[in-house]
Amino acid sequence: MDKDQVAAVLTEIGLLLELKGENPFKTRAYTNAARTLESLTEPIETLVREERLGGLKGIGDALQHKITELVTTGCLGYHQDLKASLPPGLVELLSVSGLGPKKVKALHDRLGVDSIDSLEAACQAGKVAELDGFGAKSQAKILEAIEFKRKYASRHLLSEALLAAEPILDDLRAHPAVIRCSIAGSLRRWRETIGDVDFLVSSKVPQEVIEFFTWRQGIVSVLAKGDTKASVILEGGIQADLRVVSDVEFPFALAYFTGSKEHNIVMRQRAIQRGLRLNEYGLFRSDEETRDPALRVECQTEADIFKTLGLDDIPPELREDKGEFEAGEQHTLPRLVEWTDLKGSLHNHSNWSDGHESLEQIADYVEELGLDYWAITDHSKSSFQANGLDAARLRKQLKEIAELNRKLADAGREVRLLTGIEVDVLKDRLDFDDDLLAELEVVVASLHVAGSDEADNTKRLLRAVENPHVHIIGHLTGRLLLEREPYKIDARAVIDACADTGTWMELNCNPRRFDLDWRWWGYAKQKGVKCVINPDAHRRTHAGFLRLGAGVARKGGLTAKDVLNTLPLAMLRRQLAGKR
Ligand code: DGT
Ligand code: CA
Ligand code: CA
Ligand code: ZN
Repeated sequence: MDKDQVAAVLTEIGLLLELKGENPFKTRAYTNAARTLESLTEPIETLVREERLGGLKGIGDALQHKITELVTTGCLGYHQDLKASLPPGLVELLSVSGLGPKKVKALHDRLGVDSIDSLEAACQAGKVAELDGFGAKSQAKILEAIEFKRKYASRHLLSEALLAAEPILDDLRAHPAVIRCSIAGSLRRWRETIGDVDFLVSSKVPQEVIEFFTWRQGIVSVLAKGDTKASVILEGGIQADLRVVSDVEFPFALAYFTGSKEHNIVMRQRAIQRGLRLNEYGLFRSDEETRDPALRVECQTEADIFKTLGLDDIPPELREDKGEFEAGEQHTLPRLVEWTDLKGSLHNHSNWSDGHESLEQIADYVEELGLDYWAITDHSKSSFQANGLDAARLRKQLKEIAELNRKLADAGREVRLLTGIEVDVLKDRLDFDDDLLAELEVVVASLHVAGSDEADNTKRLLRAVENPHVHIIGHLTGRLLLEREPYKIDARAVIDACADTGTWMELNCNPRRFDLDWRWWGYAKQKGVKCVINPDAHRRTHAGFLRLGAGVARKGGLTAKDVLNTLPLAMLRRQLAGKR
């Protein structure tokens, strides 16, 4: 355990004692000791090893023993027993913003509140407002805090985290006290869901940055605020952590707080193998833990750290300890696809089924976004809830698209719509016959209603893969992140079949889907399966998903060559025709 972790345990002990109604001197001893440890400038292990804890302000014999136990075993019996002696719901109540131990104790003693649910019920019944020291205002605040807690207890979609984080990053970047700044953590690694958002800043005046961050608009509450770090809740319920370091430390802190944990562990081992020590403060010429500036290896950027450890610059998206070290050593890291490489999309809807815009409006916005082509793949007739097209309407749509493309050409405009369908994969067949599919430029086949049997679901998909008219398998697993589990299917078998038949796979970049998952793309690529990054756009704003999808493709290790919608229209058309 490091000093911050030990301090956190001591702080919690202080709270628990207060909750029990222990004498204030005893509880304060723990909180004071925690403060002392937080401001330590040398590693706590060293103090423990050299038995120097007793020399610190406010740390007597009893605390010395407890801290030693924590540092050496990672756990403290006294803490565990204390926790066990209180109703578990009571401890959880402390995590409701605005509720300290005194208030929790009052609520418990006077209203029998012993969990978040019972607190909510008491508030809703108006009982909390009647207690001395609470009142109607604080009752309303508690209800609000409970709602927030429920929201941020879960993870968040990448898209939501990004939307909350990017304006803050822009503001930090513009602040005069900020030297360098970046997003770190899972958001920088482009994970599909985000626990909390991490910001890192370098500055000579950390307090100014902390003040700015915690007072910024769009921050709903401040969970913690120290000299060099703060945690807040953003609008929408997402937690954000900020750390401020010196500019010399910035690249090391950025690498550390970008993670992942698994990646960091290997990085640290590589440092040790070279007689160095790596931590959030630096890379040091030392064979034991240190943060002595005199021993720091000079690195301006993360790339310098990687280089010192015998590696090419590893992009954040790949830092999951899933093969990046081998590739970084052997100079075989892929040149990852960029969002701006994408030239269009092959899976989108119009107001002919459940999309919002007309064909003309779509052509206009695709052109405005600087893209070249957009396939209209509305739903097929079995998706009646989505106003799926039958053969007659589809043929009518083909004519309208041809006419629109002619008009665009006559006006000297380059954007084109492609004809297509998102054909339902039904139990024993596709929703349209082959001769109709053969008339379309792009056929996406998607499973929308899966059964509970893996073999059966897989068989249905394999039939779609083997149909020579199908170009692309849409959102293979049907998952909805944080909402619905993937269908039971043998993804490997489907990928293998796509490889055998030259069928492409979609990376559906609707942020609720990101399907196929990034973890599969290394395998698909190795089998030679091509990817199409599709926003599955139902309205104009969904075109923005392309950027998110490119990030997920990067995370999957894909290059522009692996992604077919990086091709210009003429080449793409050849691929589409050649598939058949
Ligand atoms: P999240 O927030 O759950 O989506 O995932 P992360 O990766 O953003 O995790 P977070 O916010 O807890 O910490 C940010 C980074 O800090 C993490 O990716 C790696 C680093 N880190 C945090 N705790 C540890 C640790 O105990 N050991 C190591 N090696 N690295 C850590
Ligand atoms: Ca995080
Ligand atoms: Ca964090
Ligand atoms: Zn679909």
